[in-house]
Amino acid sequence: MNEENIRTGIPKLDTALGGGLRPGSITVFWALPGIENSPFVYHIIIDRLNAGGSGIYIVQTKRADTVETEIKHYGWDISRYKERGSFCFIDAYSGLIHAPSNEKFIVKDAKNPKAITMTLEDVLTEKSNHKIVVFDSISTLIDHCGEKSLDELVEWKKLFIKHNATGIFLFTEWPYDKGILNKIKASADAIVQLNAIEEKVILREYFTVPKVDWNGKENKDAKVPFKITRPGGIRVYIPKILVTGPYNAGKSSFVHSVSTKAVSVERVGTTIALDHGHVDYKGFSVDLFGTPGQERFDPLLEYLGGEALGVIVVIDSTDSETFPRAKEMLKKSKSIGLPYVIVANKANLENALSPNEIRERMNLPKEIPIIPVTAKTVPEGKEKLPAVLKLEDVHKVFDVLFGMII
Ligand SMILES: Nc1nc2c(ncn2[C@@H]2O[C@H](COP(=O)(O)OP(=O)(O)OP(=O)(O)O)[C@@H](O)[C@H]2O)c(=O)[nH]1
Ligand SMILES: [Mg+2]
Repeated sequence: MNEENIRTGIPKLDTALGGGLRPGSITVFWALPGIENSPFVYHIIIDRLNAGGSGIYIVQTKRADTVETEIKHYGWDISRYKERGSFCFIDAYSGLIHAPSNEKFIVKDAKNPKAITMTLEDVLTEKSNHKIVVFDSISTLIDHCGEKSLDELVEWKKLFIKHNATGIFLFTEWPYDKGILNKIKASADAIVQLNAIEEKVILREYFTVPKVDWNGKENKDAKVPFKITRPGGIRVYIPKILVTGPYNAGKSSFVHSVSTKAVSVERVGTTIALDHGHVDYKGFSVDLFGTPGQERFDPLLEYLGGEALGVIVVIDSTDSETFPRAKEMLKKSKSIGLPYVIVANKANLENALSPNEIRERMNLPKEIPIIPVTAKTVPEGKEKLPAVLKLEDVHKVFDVLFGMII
C-alpha cells in the first residue's frame, strides 16, 4: 500500500488498485455500452471532497449542471464544494453545441483538444491544490475531435505529473477500431473495467482491474459484482446469502438483527416460508435469504439455496443434538462447496459450547470459521419471538464471510 494513493472509497477497488489511485497517473473507467461508469467517478470525487480534498471535473459529454443534478440523486451535494472553491467544472461541452455556460472555466473551442489542455493547465496552476481531475469522456473526445486527439492524453498526463494530480477518465467502448482501443490502453496507467453478465437484459454488473502499472500482479483476476444505488453510490453487491440452520437456532433473529429492511413469513413464531433481509454494510449491499428450520419444510431448501454466493449456518451453541441437522441442511440446500461460516448463537448461555468444542462435535475442518454470537435482548414471555443479536457479533460474521466470497 502506498500512503500517497487516493482512496476511491469503494471496497475491493482500493485493494485491487494497491491502495487506491496513484497521483500523476491516468486511470480509465472502461465500460461496455449500457453500463454506467459516471457513478464511479461521482462516488470517488464526493468521497475525496468529503474528506477535505479537491477536484476538477472536465465535462465534454453533458452539461455541468446535469452532472450536478445527477450527483444530487445519490444524496450528495457538490454545489457547496463549488462555492467553497474546492471543486470546479471545466466546461468543454457548451462549446460543442454552441450553448451559453454559467461555469467559471469554459473551453470555447471545445473541438480542439489543445484548447482543453490550455484551460486545464490554467486551472491546475491557479488551483494548485486540485488533486483529482475527472474527464468525461474519452469516447466523446474521439467522436468530436477525432482519433488524433488521443495524442493529447500524453500532454494531460505531463500536467498531472507536474501538479501531482490524479486523472480519472471515463470511456465507453463503442465499436471503435482496435488501434484506437490499444492507444487508450497504452495511455492508461490503470484500467477499471465495468462488465455485465447479460441474458437479454443485464443480470449483474461487475468490475475488474485488468491493468495497474503501480501494483504488480495481485488481484487482477478478481471480479467484483457491484450495484449502483441512489442514494448511496457504488456498492459491492452480493445478491444472495443463504441463512440456514436447525429449528429454533436463531436464523430469524440473525436476519432481523442485521437488516435495514426485513420480511419474515412466520406462523406462531416459526418461519414457514422464508426470511428476507437487506444489509448495507461497509460499502456492501447484500440480500439475505433465511430458510425455515423445521424438517417438514425441507423441500423448500433446495430452491432457497439456488444461486447463493455464500452461506451462514446458524446453530444453537447449547444444543449439540441439532448439529447433525445443521450439516444435513447444508447438504439439502445444495450449498456444499460455497463459502460458509458457522454462527454459534446463544453463546452466552450457561451450557453453551465453545467454538473448539463445536468444531470437534461437528467434525468441521479448521478453515471453516465458527463465530460466537449472543443476543443483546431476548423477548420475554413464553412466545417464541426473534431476539436482537449484538451488532458487533453479527458484523464480525459479515467481515469474515464477505472476505471469503469476494
Ligand atoms: N437466550 C437467547 N435466546 C435467543 C438468542 N437468539 C435467539 N433466541 C431465541 O431463540 C428462539 C428462536 O429464535 P428464532 O430467530 O426465531 O429462530 P429460527 O432459527 O428462526 O427458528 P425457526 O424459524 O422456527 O427454525 C426465539 O425465542 C429467540 O428469542 C440468543 O442469542 N440468546
Ligand atoms: Mg425463523
